[in-house]
Amino acid sequence: MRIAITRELSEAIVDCELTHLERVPIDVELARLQHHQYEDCLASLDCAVQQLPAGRDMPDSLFVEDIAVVLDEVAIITRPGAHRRWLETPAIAAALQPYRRLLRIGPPGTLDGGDVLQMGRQIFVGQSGRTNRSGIQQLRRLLKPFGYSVEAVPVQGCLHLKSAVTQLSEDTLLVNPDWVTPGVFGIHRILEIHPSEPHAGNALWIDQTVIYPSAYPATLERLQRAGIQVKTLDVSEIAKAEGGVTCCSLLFDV
Ligand code: CIR
Repeated sequence: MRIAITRELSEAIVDCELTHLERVPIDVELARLQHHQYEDCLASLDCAVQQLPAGRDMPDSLFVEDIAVVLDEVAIITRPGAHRRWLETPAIAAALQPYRRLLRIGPPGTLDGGDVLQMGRQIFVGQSGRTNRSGIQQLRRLLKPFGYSVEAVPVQGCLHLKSAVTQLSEDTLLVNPDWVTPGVFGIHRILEIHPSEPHAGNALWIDQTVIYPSAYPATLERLQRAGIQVKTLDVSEIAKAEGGVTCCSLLFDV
């Protein structure tokens, strides 16, 4: 069975962290509707959705991806790079506890799950404004006993590594080459985003399907031409909080 942990969207989202975007009004009701449609989409792909309640004073708590890295053998509870987000970790740790042994990133390390791209036993970690050298070193040390290699990847101009690159299938990556160098990922097939859509690099791959924002039609066409099966979603309000489709769930098999 595949579990998808999500977290309710709180009205506090209007006070979310923002790094590369200007603050613009968020329609909270519409954002909630889009978040529910996202959860319904996960359910339609056979994920058992477990929605956690929103946390008090946690505007970004729906972005659960940043708070943990869940692998088959273990889950790493992160120490997010935005200190206001440290409050989010206890509820995620409690939700993962029944399923995985938990390990943690500690000070002075910081690491956001949005910076972590797992491809089999290879784990790429973005050197972003949120994830520091100690966070990457700790992740490497924690995962070595399980046979994972951890490689640091420079990113520029975006929030997280997965703002710039995500997986579309076993051997295909969707990449914004302005934000990350495609060559660092080795032999995998690379599909570039359309240059008019810089934020189009965040797609959520689940089995044979990719969940993808409807806001990027030119890149969507590239995905479809490449034979990728896509389910599109309108996540425009969530995008105003600098969130994409990967960041609203933690997916793992049990
Ligand atoms: C933040 O800046 O932390 C949130 N407003 C957005 C986090 C998005 N997370 C992700 O892409 N993994």
